[in-house]
Amino acid sequence: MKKILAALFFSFALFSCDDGDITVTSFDLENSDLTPCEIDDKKVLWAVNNEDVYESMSLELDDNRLRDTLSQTILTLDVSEDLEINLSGEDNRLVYRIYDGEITGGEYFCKGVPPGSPRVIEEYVSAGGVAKITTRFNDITLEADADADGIPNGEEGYDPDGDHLDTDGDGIPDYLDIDDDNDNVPTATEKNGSPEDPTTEEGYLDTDEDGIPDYLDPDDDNDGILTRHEIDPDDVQRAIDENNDDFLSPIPTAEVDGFPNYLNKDVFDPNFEHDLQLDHHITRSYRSTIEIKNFNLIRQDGSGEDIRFDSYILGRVDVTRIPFQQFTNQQQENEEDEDNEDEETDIED
Ligand SMILES: [Ca+2]
Ligand SMILES: [Ca+2]
Ligand SMILES: [Ca+2]
Ligand SMILES: [Ca+2]
Repeated sequence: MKKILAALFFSFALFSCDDGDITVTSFDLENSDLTPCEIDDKKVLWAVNNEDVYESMSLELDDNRLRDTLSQTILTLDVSEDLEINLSGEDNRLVYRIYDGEITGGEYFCKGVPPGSPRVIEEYVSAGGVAKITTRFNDITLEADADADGIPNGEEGYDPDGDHLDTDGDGIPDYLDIDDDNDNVPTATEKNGSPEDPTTEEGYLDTDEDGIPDYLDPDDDNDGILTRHEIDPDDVQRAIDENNDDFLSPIPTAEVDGFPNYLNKDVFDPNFEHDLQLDHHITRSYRSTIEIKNFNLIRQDGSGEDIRFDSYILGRVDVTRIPFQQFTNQQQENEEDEDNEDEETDIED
């Protein structure tokens, strides 16, 4: 319990009415993994503690800025701006409760009518204070693999200062790029080969043994024809149509004896010219951290007792596999060209 603003007027010692035993609450709800749910348009974030004492903290929020979300378990996907919500009135409030028995959260906080037992024996409700919600990507540690291509961010030129490596210069940094060399073969499928295939020192497939792993090599077999031009555009189109299964599937049809031309230096014909690019959408993870500033809970029994902190880190909500759209510079240009053409057609009409 940090930064106690005022002396705690509440002793944390409670006398249970039932058996006369002294129950001491630990008030152990800081930095909790919060569980979100939604009820009557309100978001509720709750945490319970059933060690030694049965207690819960729940944050009820009803704020328009939290509504524009993809699913009810997401508070916000805005990683650039923190949200501050004043805790006032019935709509936005923090509630601390102590019960006479074990508390399971979901039934209590996420159903219209809470169960009859356990019984609430003490209740504290916020009087003022601000809930500050800070949301950040939760997949940007050096060990994480944001684009799920099997290579950790740290090995893909992720830079905490924002100067990320973009090998193919397509506008998508390597750590978010499912096709780092823009050859239309996803990194996940070209980073490893069979055990007998040549590899780089780091152990990645290096077909032409030029020291550049295939996943960063735009000409994998070093026959002078870019890999992207050794793949039948129908195969790329099919991968795009199959909506981001991230793999050219089945095996590219431009092949000899089951061996794709782009890995065969003796085959450089046919040579396909096209500017198709794979779908680069991925999914990402987020963490929202909830801090209560000017934390002030008032006991609801009329005694006026309260609990205060100037800052209290209530906890966090993690969400994973949230769709994250990405377009390469080329795809964006194509999109704009199409829009312009549409406009011109409209004008002509
Ligand atoms: Ca990766
Ligand atoms: Ca890139
Ligand atoms: Ca590639
Ligand atoms: Ca080639």
